[in-house]
Amino acid sequence: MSAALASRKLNPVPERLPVFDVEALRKDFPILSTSVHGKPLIYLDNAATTQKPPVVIDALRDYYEGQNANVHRGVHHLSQVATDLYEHARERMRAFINAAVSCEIVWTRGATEALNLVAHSYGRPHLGPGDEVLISHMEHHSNILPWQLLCEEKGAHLRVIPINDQGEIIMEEFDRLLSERTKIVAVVHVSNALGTINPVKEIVAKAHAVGAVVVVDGAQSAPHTPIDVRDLGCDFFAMSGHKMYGPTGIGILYGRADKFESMIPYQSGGDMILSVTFEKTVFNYLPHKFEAGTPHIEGAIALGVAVDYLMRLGMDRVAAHEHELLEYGTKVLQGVDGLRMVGTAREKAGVLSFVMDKAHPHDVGQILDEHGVAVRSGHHCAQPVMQRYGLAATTRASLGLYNTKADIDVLATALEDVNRIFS
Ligand code: 7TS
Repeated sequence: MSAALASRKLNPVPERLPVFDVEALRKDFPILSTSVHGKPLIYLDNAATTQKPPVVIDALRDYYEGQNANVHRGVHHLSQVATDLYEHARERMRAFINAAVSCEIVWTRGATEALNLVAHSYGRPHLGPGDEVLISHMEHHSNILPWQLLCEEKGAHLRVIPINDQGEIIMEEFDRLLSERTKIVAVVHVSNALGTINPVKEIVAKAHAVGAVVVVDGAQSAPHTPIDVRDLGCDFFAMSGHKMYGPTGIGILYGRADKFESMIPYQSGGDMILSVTFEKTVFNYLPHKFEAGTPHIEGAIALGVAVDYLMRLGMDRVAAHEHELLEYGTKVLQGVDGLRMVGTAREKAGVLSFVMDKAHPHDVGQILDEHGVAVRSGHHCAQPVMQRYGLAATTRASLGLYNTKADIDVLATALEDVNRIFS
């Protein structure tokens, strides 16, 4: 084994950098120095996906150049190397979210597959006619549809916790909806459309008191704030690697071991069994029983490297940096004529969603693009929350760890141009 590989394999949890220096870390993202339509790229679409540092890209390349083999199969050297790296990355994900043991980490394609896994493997056997699943009004479609389809199939009811005008869950309504009929509470930690940070710990405590399990959609929280699943107390937590500076097509489902143990896999095939005869199959141990087929090996390894990168920066410092930008951005955008923020919760992460009096969100997005500013315009795969505000779409600037106040200033200047064009 090469020295480089040995050192990566045995990497301890990385040490924090002495300081969080945004100008220095921007150099880790060469794409941020490129131009769009002749203007420097200002990347403010981090809720859709984040850019990748070279260490992550190198990990993908290193895998194919020197480590490529299938995992958990061969006794040959390469297969063992690949398996070690793959399982090492799992352990790193465990540390990142402070799960108790690494078998509570199941690799999935992303948050969407993670939520579907819970719906199929936990929800289907546990829901019956008259049972209830509680979700909030601000869920992404990935945390609505699996429950809606399951409730239809089982004769169960999908109940929706209302939100207020600021975009906060109305906790009194949650208390009112919660009952012994509630079997599952599935809530987003940070809303992709509004930026609201939900009081997940309180929701978990209340849901557990009536015997419900809690599924947290962490797609937008894990990249931006420290996560401690044991402190939150949730039963399941879903994440997408590509939103946290890792590759696409990989993510995780965290599940408490006792829950995972009791569940039946919903995908079956290779690698998830201990023995198969035509009469009977014995499933593999956790977490492998939920990982049918050849997994996204290089994606898992590279996500582990992305998490190393984040741990070196320190998620507390990432959160503080983005919070400062959010406060600055909120102030600056409120100064833009005819702009109205959508989502003004007291507890917010780095999402600036807004509409403008004079221009449709798609036109806003188009003009911003001409200024080199990448944002998303649309319903953000959260149509019910758009309906809540009587909107079809918003324009959304979403922050990442490499953004700066200068990025916000360019955004504001481009928005003034929108006003000029539509005046
Ligand atoms: N949950 C939330 C809260 C999300 O924001 C997203 C993706 C998902 C689940 C699904 O993640 P996936 O990686 O499985 O697709 N959100 C967005 C967005 O806001 N813009 O593009 C994708």
